Amino acid sequence: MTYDFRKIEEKWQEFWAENQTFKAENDSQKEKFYVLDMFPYPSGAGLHVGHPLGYIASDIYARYKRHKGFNVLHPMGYDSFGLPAEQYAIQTGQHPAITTETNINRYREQLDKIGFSFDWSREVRTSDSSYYKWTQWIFIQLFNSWYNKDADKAEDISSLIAIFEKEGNQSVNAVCDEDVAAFSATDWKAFTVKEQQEVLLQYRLTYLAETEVNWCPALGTVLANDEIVNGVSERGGHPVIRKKMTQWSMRISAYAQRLLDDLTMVDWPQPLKDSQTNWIGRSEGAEVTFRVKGREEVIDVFTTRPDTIFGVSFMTLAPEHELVAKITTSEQKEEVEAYIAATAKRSERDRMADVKTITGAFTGAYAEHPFSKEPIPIWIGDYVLAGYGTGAVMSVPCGDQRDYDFAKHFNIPITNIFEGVDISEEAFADKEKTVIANSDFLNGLPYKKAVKRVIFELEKLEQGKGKINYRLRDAVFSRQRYWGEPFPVYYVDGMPQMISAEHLPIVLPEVEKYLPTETGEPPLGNATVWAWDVKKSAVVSNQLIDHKTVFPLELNTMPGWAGSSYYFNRYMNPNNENEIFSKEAIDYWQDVDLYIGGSEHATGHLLYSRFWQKFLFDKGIVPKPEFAKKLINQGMITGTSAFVYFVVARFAKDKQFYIAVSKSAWGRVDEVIKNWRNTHPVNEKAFRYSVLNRIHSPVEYVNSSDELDIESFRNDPMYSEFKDAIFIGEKGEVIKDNNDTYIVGREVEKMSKSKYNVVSPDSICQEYGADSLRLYEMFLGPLEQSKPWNTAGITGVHSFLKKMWRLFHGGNDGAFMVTDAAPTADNLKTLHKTIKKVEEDIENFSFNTSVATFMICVNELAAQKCNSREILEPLVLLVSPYAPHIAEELWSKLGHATSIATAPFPKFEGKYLVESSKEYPISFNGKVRFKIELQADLSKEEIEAAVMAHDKTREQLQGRSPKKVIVVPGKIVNIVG
Ligand code: ANZ
Repeated sequence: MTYDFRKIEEKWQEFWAENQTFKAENDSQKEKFYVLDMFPYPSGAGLHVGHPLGYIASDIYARYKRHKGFNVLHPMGYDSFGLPAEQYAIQTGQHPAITTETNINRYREQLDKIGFSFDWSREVRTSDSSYYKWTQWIFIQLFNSWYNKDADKAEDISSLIAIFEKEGNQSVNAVCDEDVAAFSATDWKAFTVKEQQEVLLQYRLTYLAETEVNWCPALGTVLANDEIVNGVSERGGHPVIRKKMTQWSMRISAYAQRLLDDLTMVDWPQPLKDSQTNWIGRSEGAEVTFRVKGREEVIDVFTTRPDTIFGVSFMTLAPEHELVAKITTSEQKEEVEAYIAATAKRSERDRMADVKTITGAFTGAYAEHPFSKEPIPIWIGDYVLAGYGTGAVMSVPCGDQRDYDFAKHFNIPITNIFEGVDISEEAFADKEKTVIANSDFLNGLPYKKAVKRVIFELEKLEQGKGKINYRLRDAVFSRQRYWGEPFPVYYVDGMPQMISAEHLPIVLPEVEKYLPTETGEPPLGNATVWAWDVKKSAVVSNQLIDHKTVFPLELNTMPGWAGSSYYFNRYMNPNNENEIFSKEAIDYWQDVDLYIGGSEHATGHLLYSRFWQKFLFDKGIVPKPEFAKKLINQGMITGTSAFVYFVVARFAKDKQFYIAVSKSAWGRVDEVIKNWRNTHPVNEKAFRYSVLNRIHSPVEYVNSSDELDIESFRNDPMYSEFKDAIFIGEKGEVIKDNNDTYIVGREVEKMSKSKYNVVSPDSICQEYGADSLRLYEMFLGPLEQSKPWNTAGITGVHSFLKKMWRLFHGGNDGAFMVTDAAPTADNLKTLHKTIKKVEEDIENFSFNTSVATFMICVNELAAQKCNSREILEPLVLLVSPYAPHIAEELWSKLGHATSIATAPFPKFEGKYLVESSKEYPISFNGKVRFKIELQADLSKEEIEAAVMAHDKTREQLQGRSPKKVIVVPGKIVNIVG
């Protein structure tokens, strides 16, 4: 019987689906193990072979853990809100829900063909209202919470209100807006309801505030920092500008220190931890208050170098700083305003990245040095970022390169305070240099002491204090998009009100157009039934809005990261309609044991998820402050692009055509073209050709020997210019009647639709089977590394599977042939060294080396002609996590009525690896006559006795007594005489 993988794979995929083989129970006596993949955004292009790499690895681990007796949770779902479906909707009018559904169905079909052990009964889709009901619910929890710094955790807003009622806000130690005004309990009680709500918004963990945002006019939406790459939108590459807008924000900054500290709790890749650490960007320093000469206002600056305070030569405010308008003198007004207008066009990224272009303007105002009381000119400059620190700096040209460049550019006099440093040559003072400020308290102090001393002196003046600053900004949570979660929010008198949780979900309304409205409102501004009736507790027509009982609903939607920041918890109990998950479910599953996904999510998804997890932890909703114990970033699979080289030849006035030249002929293209002309009548005068053109050929048209299927290429409408092209083959002659072939050029590039190098898993499954695909993806190399795909290589693992199949099938008819014969010592040795290696490999996530081990094992057993059930049955179990279909088939042929999925993993026994016997060549007078097998641990004398007693020895000696018997234990026996 041959290995009919198509039939086998279909059979078992159906079996698993029908029997719900991988359904995980929440009330199991077994120990839990939770294996999670980053769920995909279902894009229109479907999966290519790069996508399942991580899924295959996690599936192997999940299956292995089931064999090891764990109750494994291995779910899958879809991150199904997002921009592509919305943009498609804008272009075609197709509802994003329909596009999303179609794409999901295609993904599901593709995933099913690979034989994953997902528990599909737990599937979630972030765009389903039954799911986003809980996204809205979490939003409400955040709104109703504040961060108590004394307790170092989030608390219910009611505890804050209780404090306000009792004693005002003076002693409250909270993470809140910078500019909260002080008030007493009496003040609080005297506030109107609206005033009270305004105050509370300054403390809530999600709050509405006017913020500087990255506005992308082309996309008509705000973007998060991690959605901008090199100053343009990650999607589409559109320009991004800074703009002030009223937006929902998440007070993630409250968690900055805990997000840093708790990185020690998780086993995540160090580069990922490093990028989170940098993103959070903790710096220690001081906040210093400078008075503005002749005015009430003060300027607060954040500095990491308070020791350099005597080197302050000027101050620089961000152009957006709120004081700018107030302090600018009338003479400088025009210049300052022009500068502000010019700089608004630059994104924050550009401003940070561009250190060469120095721009700025003088405000005409002066600050006062806290100690010397000398006047300091106040400038604005866009190298100072509005959103960092206080948006203002004390500029120290002798200590900071940018300040130095700025001073030089604008001819601002520089004060040098570092001993022995000539700042005309060397702008940077290193930290160890001694300060020689003309000050009685600072002179001659080394760096660290100087820092402390300045802070101490500033505190005395009440003009400064030590301060820890984080680069991590609060996260803007509003998007001007249609295809996202609606907020459970309506507005009364301009103040946001939460819809109470029992009325959730608030379902995304229908709209006619998915674009922003003509008045610039987000797409939900097009909805006609989008008002909240507080009496009916229902969404009603906008026409009913009376601001008494019917109010307008929020028009923004939530960002892409909302739904993905807790899905791992929802999988624990995804169909629960009454709670985000039951207590039993969360108590049992706790957290993710193994999370596998791409490294591109380091500072987006993985930071936001940690933040929400900590918040839910503070509220006692989840038991762990970190959601994933171990995380692995799988490497990228790159594609091998194929190129057709060609010249465009012009041989008469308006006539041109293409000559494609095969790879080796391309090296001598001029000669090849010349030869071709010699054999073809062309107008020599008119003949011209351009050299060095190449075009991607779809990889489907190229076989494993790099030969191009010329006919398919010619007939592809994409390549209509090549319809009548001339193809010159390897030999340098025009290809006719298959006398030569066209060899394409190859190059490794990112696998992508645009490079025509995408290989679909479907065609691989069709041609070689899912088990081959799974083995091959793992065989490509270490999981974390990026590696090129080469379909040709799959034949190796495919033949291995056939060979393994043949181990179980023998005779002329190839019938199933496994016997109950006792295994030989060699059989056992081969098996047990394989068990040992495979187990170690899986535990270390070294899946590529296990595949190699299987190959060795099967080769050895084949050579040993092993048919023993005692060997082959454990082998099937070992292979099962990797190639589950063939394993199930052989398992059932071995007589098992139930799935192999939970059968116990074979146990390694070291004793079989110890050499138990030894084969001795027996020589007579130096000539080997025969071999005999002896126990390995015999002594010299015992060996001699055993050899002498052997029948064959007696036969050789024919009654003679040897003169001498030489025994070399473990090697040879020589009988002399
Ligand atoms: C005076 C000084 C002297 C500084 C010196 C540096 C060296 P990190 O480590 O990133 O926190 N700074 C503060 N706020 C800023 C803003 N909004 N935009 C741009 N720069 C800003 O660096 C903090 C330092 O960056 C601060 O310390 C400040 O310059 C500058 F020899 O103050 B320093």
